[in-house]
Amino acid sequence: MTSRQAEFVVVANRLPVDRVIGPDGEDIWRTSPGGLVAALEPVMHTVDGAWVGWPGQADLVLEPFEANGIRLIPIALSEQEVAEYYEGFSNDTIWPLYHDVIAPPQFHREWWEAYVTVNRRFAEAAASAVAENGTVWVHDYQLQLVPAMVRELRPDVTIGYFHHIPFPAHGLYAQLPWRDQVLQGLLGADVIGFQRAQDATNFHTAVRRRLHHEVRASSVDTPDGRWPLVKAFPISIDTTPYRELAQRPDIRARAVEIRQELGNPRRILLGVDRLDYTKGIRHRIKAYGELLDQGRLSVEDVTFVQVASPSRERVDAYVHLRDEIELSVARINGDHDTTGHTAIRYLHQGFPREEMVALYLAADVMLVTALRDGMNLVAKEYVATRDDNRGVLVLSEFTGAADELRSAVRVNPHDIEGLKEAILAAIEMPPAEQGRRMRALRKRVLEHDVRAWSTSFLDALAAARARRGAPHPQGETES
Ligand code: GDG
Repeated sequence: MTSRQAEFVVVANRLPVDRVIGPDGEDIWRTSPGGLVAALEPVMHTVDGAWVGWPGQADLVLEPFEANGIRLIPIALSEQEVAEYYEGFSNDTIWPLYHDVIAPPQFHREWWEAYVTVNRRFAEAAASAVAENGTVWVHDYQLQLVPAMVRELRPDVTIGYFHHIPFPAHGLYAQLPWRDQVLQGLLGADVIGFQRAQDATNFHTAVRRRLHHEVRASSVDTPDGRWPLVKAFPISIDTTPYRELAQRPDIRARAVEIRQELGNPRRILLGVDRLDYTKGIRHRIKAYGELLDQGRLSVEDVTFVQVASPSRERVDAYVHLRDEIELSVARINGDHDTTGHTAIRYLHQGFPREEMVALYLAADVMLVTALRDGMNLVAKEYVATRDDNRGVLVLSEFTGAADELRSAVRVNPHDIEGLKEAILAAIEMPPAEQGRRMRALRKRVLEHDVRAWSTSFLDALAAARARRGAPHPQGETES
């Protein structure tokens, strides 16, 4: 163990910083804009914290360093490990399997071996970084074995795990050749957090069916006499930057300019997603294309802007998805564009947050049609920016956000006719109804922001620490 140990250690696949090269060729580490960093940054600054993660580049071996006041412990991954642990097992086995097999999961024993090896490397780094009786908080599906590995090395520490993506029904989960090992890995934690109550129920079922552990209330009875708590902690966003950017005159002016650039349509529809097969981009393009084909919408009246930020471009399923989407966009635009108006403004690019907020402000209708999504932060970001109480959120019932955002227009994206009707209803929704719905949505998002999320998870972890070694808290229920 090194002399500098931290009370609180976050373990996530990625470090919270991106490497950029400075003017003199030197490394500069810029805080990445993700939600997890926003959620944990305040915590990292109030406690003695450290963050274990991969710096995002193969074969980059770095000593621990500090960036923006956070101590970072980089984990090196070889080119082959990136291919097998990250692009392979994480993104081509677990990701599709846990998203209801929308794409077929690939099962390869060598990918699994790499996953075990890399998880052990993360666990060893966390175990050496954490102080006696400290806390380790592990994040997401790339690191499901880490909780049990850390426990084995450091039985004194309190361990939390948060799962950002869905946990599937047992019938699907059971396909995983390493299903028991993964459950045992997760059960090493004291608190196992999921996005939705249904994910926690699916996990309970898997634990009962596979490992035959007793589940009482929301806790699992493990053979080593512990009672890990399994519960939903729906994640949220840091609403402050979105609200502030939405107020800025230059960004409001940019929103007006975007509408002009699009030829002043009466309505702008918007989709913002990583280019991923879980997001239902094809379904929304199909529904919109049929509305144009049937003459129920016209390109002079309505434009659809789809931001599809590049993602996982070395995984085959993503290469095919991109081809498919780009073919449909080109066909629809070819059939319907005029010289002055376009049917779909398709942007396969990432944008700065300022531009995203301008797009949210310009959008009359926000389309979130995921086929399966742990939460979907885009839905919450749209709501947070709309302090004018205008705009309509069309939201798939298969997102975690749908559990909370009850005043959205709910859709089943597989039902193309239903999706078409919902798009038309959103386009024509009277301002009074937009306002009523948006006020209810904003109340929920502003009250349950990312700070509330991290506080509730950390409170549950503190309670778990306090009850260590105690008998099962009889009668505890999900609340
Ligand atoms: C996983 C789970 C869960 C996207 N394009 C640009 C951009 N983004 C930002 C969005 C949003 C984030 O990326 C995407 O978050 P989502 O929640 O929508 O989806 P995943 O990436 O799949 O995230 C998901 C989440 O983890 C948290 O637990 O909600 O279910 O799948 O913040 O705004 N941001 C900028 N430019 C872009 O072009 N600046």
